[in-house]
Amino acid sequence: MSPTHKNPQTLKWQAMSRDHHLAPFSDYQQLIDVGPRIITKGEGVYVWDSEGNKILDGMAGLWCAAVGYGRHELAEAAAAQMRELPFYNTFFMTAHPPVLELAKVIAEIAPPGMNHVFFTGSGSEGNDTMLRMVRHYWACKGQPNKKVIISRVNGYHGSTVAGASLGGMKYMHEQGDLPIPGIVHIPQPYWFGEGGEMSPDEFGIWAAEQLEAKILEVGVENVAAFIAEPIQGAGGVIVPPETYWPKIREILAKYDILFVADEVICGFGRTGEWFGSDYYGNQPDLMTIAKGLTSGYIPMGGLIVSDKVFDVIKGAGDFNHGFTYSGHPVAAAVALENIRILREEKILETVRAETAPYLQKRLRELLDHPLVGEVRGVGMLGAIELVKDKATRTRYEGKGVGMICRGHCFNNGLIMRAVGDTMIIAPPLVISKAEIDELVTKARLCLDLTLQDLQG
Ligand code: PXG
Repeated sequence: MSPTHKNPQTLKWQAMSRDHHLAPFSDYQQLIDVGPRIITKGEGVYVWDSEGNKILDGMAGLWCAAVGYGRHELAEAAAAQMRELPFYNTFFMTAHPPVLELAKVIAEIAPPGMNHVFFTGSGSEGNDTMLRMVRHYWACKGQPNKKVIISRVNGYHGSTVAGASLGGMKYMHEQGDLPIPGIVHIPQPYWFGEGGEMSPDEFGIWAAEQLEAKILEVGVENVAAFIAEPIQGAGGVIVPPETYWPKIREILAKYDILFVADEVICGFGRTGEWFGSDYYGNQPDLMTIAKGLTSGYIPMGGLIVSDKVFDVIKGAGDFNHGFTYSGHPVAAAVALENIRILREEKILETVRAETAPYLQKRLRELLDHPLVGEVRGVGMLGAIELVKDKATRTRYEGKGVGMICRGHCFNNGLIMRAVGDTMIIAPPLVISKAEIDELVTKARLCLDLTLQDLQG
């Protein structure tokens, strides 16, 4: 942003940022030099910044605002719960109505046989809980050596020590001596970036077979679980080739290990189904949730646990794990109201039947743009690959094309995220067809501006 702000308050807030605020995943010198954009308000699919710019939020906050911004019912639910019982813990043989009602409602929408919920404050804590629970599960079954968790390169599972270790982001592992022992990674099913000469279907099989190879390398007697996002979100909206999940299911059926679906992004309607696992017909033993659970209005995450796992751990004494805010009553009340809105307004049905097919069709029209090498997506998730040469899938190396495009988007009233040279979107589920038109029109304009920069 230039120093010629219209609003002097922006400069004051940026000074506070410079002097006091440590933002996540940020280069602090860059934040000091440039200053953050200050987002002050949200309504529907739009946010406003402190300069008064109205911006279509193609990322739903950070994959969160499923029902959109400005839903007063959620604010009312929080206020009512704060008046009634703002906090009580769920330790030591206590509970409160909102957490119990929420656990029941989640069991209703979760895949069959997934009837138990452990609540956390975030997705990362959900995955920490998962790691401890699956090791506990195998110990209860008399197989304490089954500890290793297999994850995927470029998967994202959070930023706590376990979350970052489970994730396959090399730049995260480089800080803090990660991954911790007992976590190993296999290649991701990212055909556009890594498929080489293979067809997408061949590559999907190859990527799935890496799971079997890793199980055999580690020894099935040492493997506790495999964790994966149904569609990788932060890694770049990586939709696996059609052969991938069926082959993974085949391998999982062969070996006695647990399957964990990280549904933090795919859950609560993003694919048009309640969970990404439903979309693919996968049957996980555990599912991590967060984000869309409350539409991000208040922090909450959790781990949905199958009867199979619960039946083993329930008779084995204390599970020595939990957080002060596990099942926080205000968060639970907001989540309940959020799920009520998703259900009663038939938001998933609309996504599935109308808006997601429309978004996917309109996004694919961008394929005729010289910069666009692939458009992919499912439901309200989309990715646009920026390339120099479509046929060979060659990138503009070292140009930071994704960040250039992202800058143009912000300056033209659209939030799209860049993961390398992959532009990604995950708008609120309530986005209308007219708003999708606006999103795609703005995206095309920003692709044009990016191409001009590259040619200029
Ligand atoms: N699992 C998945 C699949 C996620 O996407 C987490 C776990 C961790 O959740 P918490 O609530 O602890 O952040 C996430 C979070 C990005 C980005 O750059 C994505 C996330 C977080 C921060 C940035 O797209 N996802």
